[in-house]
Amino acid sequence: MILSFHYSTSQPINQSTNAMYFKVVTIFPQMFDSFWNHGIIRRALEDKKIFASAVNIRNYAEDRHQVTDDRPYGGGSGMVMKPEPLAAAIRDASQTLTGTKTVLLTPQGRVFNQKMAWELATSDGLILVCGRYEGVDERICHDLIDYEISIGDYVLTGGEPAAMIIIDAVTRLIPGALGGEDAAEKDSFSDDLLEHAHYTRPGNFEGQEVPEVLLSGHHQEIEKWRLESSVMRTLLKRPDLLLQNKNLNRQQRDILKKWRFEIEKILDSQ
Ligand code: 6GU
Repeated sequence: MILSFHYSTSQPINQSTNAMYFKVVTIFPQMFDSFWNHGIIRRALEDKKIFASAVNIRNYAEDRHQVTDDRPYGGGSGMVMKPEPLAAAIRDASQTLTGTKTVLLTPQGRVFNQKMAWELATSDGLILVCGRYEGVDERICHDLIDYEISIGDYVLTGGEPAAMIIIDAVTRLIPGALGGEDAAEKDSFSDDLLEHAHYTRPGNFEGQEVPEVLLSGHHQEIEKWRLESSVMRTLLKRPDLLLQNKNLNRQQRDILKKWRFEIEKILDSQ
C-alpha cells in the first residue's frame, strides 16, 4: 500500500505550523514509495510532523521524449543532467515552499554529519536534488543550490539514497517525531560520544550475562555505568571522536584517567 502524503504543488502551503517540508527532486520518485511508508518516517507523516513528496524531473522536460540528460561538452563518457528541466523542477518546488533550503546531493559536497543534521532541522523545509549519471550541469549550482552535501567518501550511482539518509536524520530531530521525549538528545554523537551498550531480555544469552548493575535498579549507579560505557566504547571504536573533542567534561575526563591509571598499573607490574 502506498499512502498518499503528497501535497499539492499548485498553491503555496500554509507553513504556520512547525512541521518540516521535504521535497525530493529526482528522476526516480518511486524509489521513495517504500521509504515514506515505514517506521518513524511513516509515523511523522501520519502525525503531520513532516510533509514529504518526490517529484519527477522528467515532468519538467519540454521535449516530446522528456529527456533529462545529455552528452557532456568536451566529450568523454557518461551523461550529464540537463539544466533546464532540473531548474524548472527546483523553481517549482521552491515556489510552493517558502523558507526552504535547497540541497544538491553530490559526492563533491560537504560530508554530512550530525551537526549538519541539526542545522538543516532548523529550516522550514528542504528541497533535496538528487544528481544522477556523471553529474549535473555546473550552472545549476550557482543560483539554485544553497548546500552541496555528500554522505561519505565513496561513489553512489545517484543521490537518492543520500536524500533518504538526510530526511531520516533530520526527521528524528523534529520535536515529537521520536517516541521518547528526549531520545534525540541522548544519541550517539549528541555530545560527540558513542552511545552506551544496550541489553534486553534474556538475562543470559548463549552464556553471555547482562552487566549486573543494570539489573540492580540503582539509577545513579546505572547512569554512572552508562557514562563509562559510552566513553570507553568511543575510545575503543572511534578514538578520533575523543581526539577532536575539546569539550570533554570533568566526569568524562575522570573516566579516561581512571583507565589510564589501570593501564599504567598493568605496565608497571611487568
Ligand atoms: Cl550525495 N551522491 C552520489 N552520487 N554519490 C555519493 C554521495 C552522493 N555521497 C557519497 N557518495
